[in-house]
Amino acid sequence: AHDYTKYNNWATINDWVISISSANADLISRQVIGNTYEGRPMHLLQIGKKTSSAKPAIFMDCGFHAREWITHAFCQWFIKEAVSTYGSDPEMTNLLDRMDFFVLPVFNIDGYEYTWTKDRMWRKTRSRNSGSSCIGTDPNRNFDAGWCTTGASSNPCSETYCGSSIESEIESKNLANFIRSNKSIIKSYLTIHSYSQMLLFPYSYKYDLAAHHSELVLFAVAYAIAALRSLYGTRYTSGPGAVTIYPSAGGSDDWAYDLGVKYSYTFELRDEGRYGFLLPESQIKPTCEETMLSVKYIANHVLNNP
Ligand code: 0X9
Ligand code: ZN
Ligand code: ZN
Repeated sequence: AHDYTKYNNWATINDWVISISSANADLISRQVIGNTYEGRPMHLLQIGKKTSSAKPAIFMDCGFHAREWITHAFCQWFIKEAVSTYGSDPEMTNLLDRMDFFVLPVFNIDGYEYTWTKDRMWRKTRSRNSGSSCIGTDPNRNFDAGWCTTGASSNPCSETYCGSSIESEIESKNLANFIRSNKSIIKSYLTIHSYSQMLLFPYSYKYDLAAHHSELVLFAVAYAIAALRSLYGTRYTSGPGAVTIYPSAGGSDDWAYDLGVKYSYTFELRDEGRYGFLLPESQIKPTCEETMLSVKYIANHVLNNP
């Protein structure tokens, strides 16, 4: 059975996605943005009060990397919090009245399934590579942002294989097509990873500072991580990806930013390495609660500074 304080497999998440969207039809619309390589439907939820006029939107995805299980848990938590606090929490009510969240709860479904059945530490997609017996591409090296120039490998056996071409992975293409088609309303792109407790922003594929680096970007980030820390004292670091974590090309955050989505952030959730990808289930609730604070902070900032 589905449980927000446990890790749920894809079948459980998928049933839950269908039931929570049906049970909250006034706030959630569900669509499929395409299928994965192995044919699983990529469900995207649009969460927000339905209005006649167009609203600004935030796009958020979880589960790019298969083994980063706390991220899948966070997207489920976010959706639960949104529908269960709408109408009672003034902040969430205001956000959902005035904007929409597009939430993709599991981006790399095939990889996630593989971490449950075969290899808990799997990272990449599960696509075949011609001329190699190695499987999969790193989806966060597969986007059109300095593709495969740095911090990525052209070897299909590498954990950071950039793929045979830009958007070679159907999952990347499905996501990129959706964001391209809706870029006039998408003001912010949040992509949730783990671990290392960081809030990263462009660029990672080059050392250039983003055009909006100074106040808009840095300021938002400083307050977002302060909001996060206020609950349990969890410390995050922040900055441009290239200097804060490592240079690496082909990430969805840099791609979205260069497309024109100004507020483009990568979260690296708990922890700092003690458990790493194997974060105990006892940390799901505190991690999700604190992360909610910074996502809500960013959402307010986006709403007030379009
Ligand atoms: O390397 C990544 O893709 C991310 N770290 S992870 O440990 N979750 O794999 C960091 C992504 C930062 N952004 C870009 N490289 N564009
Ligand atoms: Zn990751
Ligand atoms: Zn709560």
